[in-house]
Amino acid sequence: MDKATQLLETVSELTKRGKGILAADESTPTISKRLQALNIDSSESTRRTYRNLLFTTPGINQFLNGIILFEETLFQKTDEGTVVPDFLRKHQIMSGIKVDKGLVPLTNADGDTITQGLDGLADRLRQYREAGACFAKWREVYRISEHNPTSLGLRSNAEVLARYAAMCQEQLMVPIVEPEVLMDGDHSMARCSEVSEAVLTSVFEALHAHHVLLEAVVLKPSMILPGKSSSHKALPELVASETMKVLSRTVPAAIPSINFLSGGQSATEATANLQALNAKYPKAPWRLSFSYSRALQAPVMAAWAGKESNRKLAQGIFARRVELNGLACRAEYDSNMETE
Ligand code: 5MM
Repeated sequence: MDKATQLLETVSELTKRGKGILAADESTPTISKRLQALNIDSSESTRRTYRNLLFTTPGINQFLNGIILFEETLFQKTDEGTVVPDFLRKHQIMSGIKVDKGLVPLTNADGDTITQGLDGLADRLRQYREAGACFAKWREVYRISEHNPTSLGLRSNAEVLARYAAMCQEQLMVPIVEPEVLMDGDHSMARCSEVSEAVLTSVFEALHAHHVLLEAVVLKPSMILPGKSSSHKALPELVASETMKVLSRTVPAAIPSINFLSGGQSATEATANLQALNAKYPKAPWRLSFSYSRALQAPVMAAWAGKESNRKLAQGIFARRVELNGLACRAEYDSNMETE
């Protein structure tokens, strides 16, 4: 089987209708911050216990095609002694791996950042593939201000995302391309649209230039939202129409699936916005799905609180959130379900 055919097989498994992707790929500093905010100690063992709780939740494979892991987790074992990718495969869930190495300032770009990790990436991808990962994820971050992102920031970040995506496909891994436009700030929705349009335009230009096979890429963008500290709050209908306006201008129909990040929205907002997108645009050229971290995990981690006695309760909350987002992918979610 040639490379393209193998990649297309993987991507079709990863984007099955009515299901999404769980992002459980928080780097150690990020998950530590989240655990410590709940007074839970962050050690390799507590991180394993917590993530094991997520992965072993019964029934999640009905609504999840894949889970993005952090490197530490890829080599850990579940309680029953199986390495995580094998356990997930047994439950028809694909394992992915976050391969970027985080952000640094982009020199001479007025506060823009750039993501590190391209050096040695091909070797790491080979190792991750051997360990059972079939897809990868890389995140570039764009902060909105009056002058950010700069044109240098747009160009440089897009170039890095495209180089990563090309390397993944070379190593037979499906790339998730994540250009995150941050919600931080008091900007308007219109400014978020303007920046997102520029970001996605530059990303697809670079993907073309690097001959990336678009049919074997999953895009993980932010929704179009007003800044977190703006006084304006947008209803799901408006989020859906503004998001679709930007996506339809910039994302080729060759892309099979758009799996949104939640970016700091509450769990219920992220589900309601995904529902509105699918309800309003049933004929969108791509699947409209999720690849949430906080919107799936925040209520779960809080319910668990580091205590074994809360495990069942936390798993119940997780199963329900995953299910509600799966329903939103099919436009079958209703906010009344939150209280059922
Ligand atoms: C934006 O973050 C991604 C999606 O998470 P949310 O749904 O919470 O917005 C997430 O996959 C992120 O890329 C990982 O958690 C890794 O983040 P760090 O900051 O640890 O590299």
